[in-house]
Amino acid sequence: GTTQTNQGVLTSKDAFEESFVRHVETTLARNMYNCDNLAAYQATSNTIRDALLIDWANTQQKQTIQDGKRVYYLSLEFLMGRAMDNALINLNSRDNTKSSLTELGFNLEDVLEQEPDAALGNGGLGRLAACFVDSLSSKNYSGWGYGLNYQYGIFKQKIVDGYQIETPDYWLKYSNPWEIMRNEIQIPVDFYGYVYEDHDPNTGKAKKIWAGGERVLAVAADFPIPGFNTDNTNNLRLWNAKPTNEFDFTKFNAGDYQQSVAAQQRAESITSVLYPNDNFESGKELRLKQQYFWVSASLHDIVRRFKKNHKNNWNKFADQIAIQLNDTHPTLAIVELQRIFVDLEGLEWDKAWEIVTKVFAYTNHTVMSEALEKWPVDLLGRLLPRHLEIIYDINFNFLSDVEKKFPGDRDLLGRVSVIEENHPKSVRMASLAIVGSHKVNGVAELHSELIKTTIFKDFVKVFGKDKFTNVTNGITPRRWLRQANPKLAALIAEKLNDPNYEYLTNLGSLKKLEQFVNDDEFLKRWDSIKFDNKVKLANLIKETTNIEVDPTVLFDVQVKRIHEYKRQQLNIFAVIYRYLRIKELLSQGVSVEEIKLKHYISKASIFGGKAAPGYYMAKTIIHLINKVGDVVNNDPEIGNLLKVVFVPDYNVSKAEIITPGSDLSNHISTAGTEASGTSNMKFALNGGLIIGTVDGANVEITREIGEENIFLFGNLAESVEELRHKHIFEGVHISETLAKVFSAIESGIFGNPDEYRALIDGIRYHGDYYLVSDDFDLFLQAHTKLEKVFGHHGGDANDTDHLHKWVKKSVLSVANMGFFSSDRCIDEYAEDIWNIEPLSQ
Ligand code: 26M
Repeated sequence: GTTQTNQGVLTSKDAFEESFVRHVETTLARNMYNCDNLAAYQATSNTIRDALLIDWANTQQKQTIQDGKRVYYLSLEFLMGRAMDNALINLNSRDNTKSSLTELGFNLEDVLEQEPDAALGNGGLGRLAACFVDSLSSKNYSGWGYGLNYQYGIFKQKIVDGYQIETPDYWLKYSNPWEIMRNEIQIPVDFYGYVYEDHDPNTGKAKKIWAGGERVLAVAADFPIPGFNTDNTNNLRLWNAKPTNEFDFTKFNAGDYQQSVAAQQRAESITSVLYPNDNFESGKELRLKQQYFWVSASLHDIVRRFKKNHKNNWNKFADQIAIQLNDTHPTLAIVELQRIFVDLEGLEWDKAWEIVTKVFAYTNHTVMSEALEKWPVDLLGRLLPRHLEIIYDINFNFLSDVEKKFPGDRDLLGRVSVIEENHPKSVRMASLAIVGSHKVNGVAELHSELIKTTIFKDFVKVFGKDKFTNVTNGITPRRWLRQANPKLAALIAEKLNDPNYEYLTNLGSLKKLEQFVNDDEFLKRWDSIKFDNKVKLANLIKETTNIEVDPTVLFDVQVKRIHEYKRQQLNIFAVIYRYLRIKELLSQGVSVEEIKLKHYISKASIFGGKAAPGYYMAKTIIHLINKVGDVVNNDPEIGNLLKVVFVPDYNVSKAEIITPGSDLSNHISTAGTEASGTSNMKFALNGGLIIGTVDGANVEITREIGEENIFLFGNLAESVEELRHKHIFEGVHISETLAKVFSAIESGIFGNPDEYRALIDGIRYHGDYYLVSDDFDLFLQAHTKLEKVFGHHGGDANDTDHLHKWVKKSVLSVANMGFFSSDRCIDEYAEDIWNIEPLSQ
């Protein structure tokens, strides 16, 4: 064939250097004497990109020829982080690139630092999508991602006077070497307008025409996704909104040229910014426009590709195509495909609907009612008049079936209806997603059980339980072990006798580490890698906050989006309690040394995470953490006994430093509220221990690694309802310890207590919805217990007590985390939901 196979730049220094120089001189129009780290990053990434494009073109050709089933993963968020190190690892070109750069006078690590994060997501849901595309490629599946190419990703967080300040993330300041603009792939997407009925001139049948609206173009930008140790390179297609050349001639003729150009310009606003909400629905029109723009472009692209190979052979559609909906954000895809089939391709309604429901499957990521999407009927009907009609028709057919199955049950009809008859009358996207899909899954066992008995209970009754399933989340070990923690990954490769790191695509083999748990030399090496990673984290903390933390103390970390249900307030209250007790002991004349021996080991409490800009309570929590830090860190009596750090602007690349550097991480959501959590998996895979509630994937992590290797505490999900009731009818009981914390806050030592009024009163007087009061003392007790296990080793590499207790648990955790690879997770989706198999290579 004509395809290139010469990937010399990946393996030969000469080829790399030649390409590097060529890119400096041509792509960048600079010269080697004027080449800084940024230019070196650009020249390197362009060199790697060239190689990537060859694999990518070969893969697409192979996939087209094999013509098997393909999965499309529709997600409004792909929280990719940086691409270069990942590409070097997956293409097995890291060593060659590193030594080539050294010869050219650059340091790979510094060059990697130049890349801005692709931060096109909020948190867990977006990062999950990024792990999934990595696994699809690495496991040789044919699978594309579809999303939006936001010009502004999640905002950058600054901390000023202890407050979160949001600044825009204009990540495309320099051109993005990882994106391939496909200016020839342009798909028109329409909004607004009206619907009328016409007759098909050939068949005489009535048909609906949607006309007269506003048109925007979707232009494709493609991101190649390389697999690890395979040539398979899938595609992530992100859409840009662009104006059409079609012009508003009424305005133009009225002499308003400026106005009509300005209106066109507004098209671009559709893909300008990611909505920064996590687990919260805001109901904005522009968000609905984003959703339809993305869904419509993606569906037309998918249908066009199908027709190229299979013409109008619609019977084959569901054998060729599976579409996974990442939460309800892409639910309109169901309606759009039905519209394409019925209005544009002339299929009978029932035939079309049969295909549609075979194609789609829906993943739910939350049980929290404030996050469930609902769109007011009049908003949706104005923006998408034909789609609203189709939704009504889908609902009518569905309710007729329900009525047949459960005659006379009006209440049931009302509860499962896609339309909520309320003020405002609205469309329930989760209901629509369930009705239009053949499978619905939760993201951890507990969560998948909970949705069946709470929010989707009536749908289980209507469709039967087999439609509802579980696929426990996973994370990619390429980024979250090999890339984030190269030293640990290398030690594991050595011990498993696996120089090519094959365990990274077969994570179950970590189990073999168990044979070394009684080998002191091994435990020491393991522990010293953790120490090195803690030094790296301490450096990051120093650079970003100017706080000095002693790397020998316990690093106690909680990094994730700030949310009441995730209970960072529980954590900071416990830190305040600890500070107060230390002060009390000091005032009684107990020495710091004695405190360390008898009461509290030294530790640093490390926080990080963004609050949604409109989420007052989350911002209050951030402020309290920072103010507590100011007091504790500047108290000369305390020294390294306690430090409190808030790392600003937590993101994927910071997570790659923070995760390997933690001894202990907090996953302490109110039981039943965290669908899964995925950072719990990242920490455990990096040898950190977990303090957590019996929630989300913590349950399965415990099952895999053993309950002696995790510190669980707190009330169980099954008690939550009753406790909430008790709070409301009998009042909230504030324990002595928590009362001390509240009075310290109210004394003003952390600044104006009015600023924390809502936080404290929410617990004391307004029902303590997240059960902070119920779990506070249990949390303190769990700490007492775990700190005994950690001990007082103070960096002493020969502290065998620490080695035999803590480090042993660390090894046993890692050895049993194989289940949480996103490869396993993708295999389960492939087998149980998509019905696809890996490509033969
Ligand atoms: C909704 C409406 C408008 C704007 C934004 C949203 C929205 C954005 C992100 C709603 C929810 C979003 O993400 C939710 C999320 O990240 N859920 C997390 O998903 C993870 C992967 O399954 C789980 O591990 C977490 O437990 C779950 O909280």
